[in-house]
Amino acid sequence: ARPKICCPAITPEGTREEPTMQFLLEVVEILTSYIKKTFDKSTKVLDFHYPHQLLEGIEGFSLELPDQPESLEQILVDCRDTLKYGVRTGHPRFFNQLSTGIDIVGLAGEWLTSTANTNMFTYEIAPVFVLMEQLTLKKMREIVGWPNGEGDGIFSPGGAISNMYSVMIARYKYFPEIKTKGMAAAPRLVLFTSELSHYSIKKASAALGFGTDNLILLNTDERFNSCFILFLCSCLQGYVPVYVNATAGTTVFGAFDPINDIADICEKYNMWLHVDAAWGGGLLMSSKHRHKMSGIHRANSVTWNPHKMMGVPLQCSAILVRERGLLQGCNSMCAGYLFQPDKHYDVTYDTGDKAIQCGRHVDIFKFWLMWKAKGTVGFEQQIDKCLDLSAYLYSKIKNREGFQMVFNGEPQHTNVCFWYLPLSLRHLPDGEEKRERLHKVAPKIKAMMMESGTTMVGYQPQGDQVNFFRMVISNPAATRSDIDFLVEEIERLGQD
Ligand code: ABU
Repeated sequence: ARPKICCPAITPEGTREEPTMQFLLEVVEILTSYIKKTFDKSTKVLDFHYPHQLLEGIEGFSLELPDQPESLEQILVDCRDTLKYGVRTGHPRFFNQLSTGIDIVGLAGEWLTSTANTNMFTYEIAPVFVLMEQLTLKKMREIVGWPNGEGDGIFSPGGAISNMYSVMIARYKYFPEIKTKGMAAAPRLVLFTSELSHYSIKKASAALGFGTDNLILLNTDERFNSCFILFLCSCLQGYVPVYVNATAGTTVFGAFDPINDIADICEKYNMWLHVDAAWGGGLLMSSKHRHKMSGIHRANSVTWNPHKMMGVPLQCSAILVRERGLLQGCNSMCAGYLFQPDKHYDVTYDTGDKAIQCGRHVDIFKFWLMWKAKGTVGFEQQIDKCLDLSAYLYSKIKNREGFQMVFNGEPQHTNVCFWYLPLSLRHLPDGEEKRERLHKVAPKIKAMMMESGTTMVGYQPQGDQVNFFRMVISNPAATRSDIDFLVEEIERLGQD
């Protein structure tokens, strides 16, 4: 019998080695069996329970924190239960989010990262990871198209923070005195983005003191590309326009703003051009699809999330900046206890002072390791495969009885947006009653889907369009049969 040791650890004397190794091997067994089941399509995507059920405790699984230590057996049960009642986001029938899949090499990278348990702020304690980050960011800048990959960048805790960096750096570029004197030192600044852009641009406007009223949301045309003609009309007297965000792959529709047109305007009016390619950035790896971001090399900064279309385990988001020095200038506080200037190595490798955070997780290793394992060509194939699958879905449902597309024409990304109309709605005349009833369909089907645990897909309203399904594909493990399954499952659950 295993001794009841609450915290197994290999001590410097080598004692406790056996129970520690046994414990870790059992954890690995739990994880590998979870992964195998996730890839087995007969396994459910989730075993849904309402919050009160999980809080009350199910079959002995308690979320309450004990005063006394639990046995190792119970800790292993807790690990199993945590996975059991979670959602299998790596399942080939999980289509709910932009980040999906389990990449095995990426996963190994994350395990190694946790084992190393270090911090990205200084070369001193993360020499290998800091260099990996520098080299990978350079490679990403080359792919964006900046000469020799020159520029700067950093990995951040997600696309919203990367976008926030872009607003901060733009402000610093044009009004560096704000860093010390605050917003009172600047005239009234205006930012622009499209109404379909990610809400993080709005959050950044609020958090950084611009105010959401000073973020102008531009209308979009019927293909949901930003209509930047309106932009010119928006340059109001007494305001100073400083920043434009162009989205490469909007969250709901997967639409790409016309970057070259926007870049022309930014150059003319001397404004910062940021491209939010959190979702679309992966397509830069594809010679077939990268033309959708034509002009991206003209951007001053780019957000690109490898944890989305490239399948890197969460989280992995980069902010890339064309001009070197701005990140450092904008954010540095020169904390003497951490960033001593008289270290015995080149302290420009202490990248931590460029960040808005202090402690920073090592997000680079899993990505670097995946790139090693696949090569650039492997990412390209993976991304092309997902886009091919979404084209398959689009052609399957565009004329299918009961399905109605939300916008005309082929999707630009893997987002396929559609309504499902149960039989009783199909022959109703267009009008308020039909809209009201249709609005309830997607949430109802989604609830049944989750309760039966068979698949997951997102839905939302958008503007004056009532709730519709947003199908996205970023998991290379998904196949045509999974797409067929989703369509048939919607039909099955959507029966009157
Ligand atoms: N940027 C957040 C991603 C949202 C989604 O997965 O739908």
